[in-house]
Amino acid sequence: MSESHFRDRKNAIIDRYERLVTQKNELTFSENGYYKRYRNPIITREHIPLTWRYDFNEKTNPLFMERISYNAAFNAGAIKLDGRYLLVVRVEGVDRKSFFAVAESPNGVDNFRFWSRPITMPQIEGNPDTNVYDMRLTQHDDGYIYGVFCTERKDPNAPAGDTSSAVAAAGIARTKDLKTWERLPDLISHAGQQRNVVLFPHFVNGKYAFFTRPQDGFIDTGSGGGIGWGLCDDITHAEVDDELIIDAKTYHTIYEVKNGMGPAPIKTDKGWLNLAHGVRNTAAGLRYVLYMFLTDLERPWVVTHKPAGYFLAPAGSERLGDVSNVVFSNGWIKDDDGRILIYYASSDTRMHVAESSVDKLLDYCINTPEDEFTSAASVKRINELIDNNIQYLH
Ligand code: M1P
Repeated sequence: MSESHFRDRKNAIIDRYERLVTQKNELTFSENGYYKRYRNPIITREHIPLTWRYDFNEKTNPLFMERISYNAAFNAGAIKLDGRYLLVVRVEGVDRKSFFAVAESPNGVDNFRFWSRPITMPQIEGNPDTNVYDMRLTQHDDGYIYGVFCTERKDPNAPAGDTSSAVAAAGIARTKDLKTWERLPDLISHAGQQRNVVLFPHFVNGKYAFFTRPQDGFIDTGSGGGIGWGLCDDITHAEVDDELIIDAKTYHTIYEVKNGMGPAPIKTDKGWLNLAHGVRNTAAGLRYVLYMFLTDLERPWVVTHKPAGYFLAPAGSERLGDVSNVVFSNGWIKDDDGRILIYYASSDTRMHVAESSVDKLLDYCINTPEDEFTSAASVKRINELIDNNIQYLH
């Protein structure tokens, strides 16, 4: 192969990459007024640095082909640190292994670039992770930033020949800069498995507090009733004895099959804003949407307001991907001016951002009618709205 082939292909790939990572994003119109989506996905597998993909040595890679390829970049935790908007992205290789990598943007909505290397997550001696994903970041009162994530390992009790059964647990690591991580033992709970575990940012009665999601199996939550809440004395040997179900999965709702907390909640003067995902089954498979609820300021485990139905569902091209008909969020940022950036992934494939504010989300949570679980009750609510509106129409 000629020298110019290598050079032309390399230059074309660098050009395309630079165009992608410097592309400006723009807000789109919002029918519901709750938030505005930005037009372009903010992180895709094409954003993964070229040095993680190509061998730049012409002698060993004369065709300038990818040596390591990636399947997706999604389900990112988020934090604003020293004025920088940082996402801890779940990057998934074509080998199906996920790992964490930090992507940084100057404004939170475009120009995301990955740091030069992925995160090297320390392993637990004698019990390495097979796969890690979906990190929730919490800036805690104790001065550390915690990353709580799912660690997946082969089920040691799987019968011979079962090469799929897995066990999910909550991995815990802490850092001050997202560069160096200290790994702590996994969360011990008395549920069979855990995923979607989130650390609350403050001590509660002097203890660390976790939102949990107890589940019987790897996919099915079974008798695990919904989003739980549990306290633990020592984060370096985290164990929750009791899990109180604070938001139960419920028949004929968008969280009928399972639900899970999204990012750590955001504090406001009217309570804690919570973002979660709900899952229901359809003839076309599981459908994942995002929903919200508000919890009491002093008792963050007590739900005070819960709008009916979903807050954000897959729309347009978001509906298609590796696992279609899914939106999932494990990161959001409250900016100093009250702006809230909601980071969400679509169809387990790519990352997006939507913009809202504390005022809008409180208004949404407080003034949207709750689910009363029957069609007749829903029609009653609609008629009440129409009745109230009649006086304004003449
Ligand atoms: O595929 C959709 C999501 O499925 C899981 O979420 P949950 O545990 O609530 O079912 C996770 O694996 C998540 O990463 C994934 O986006």
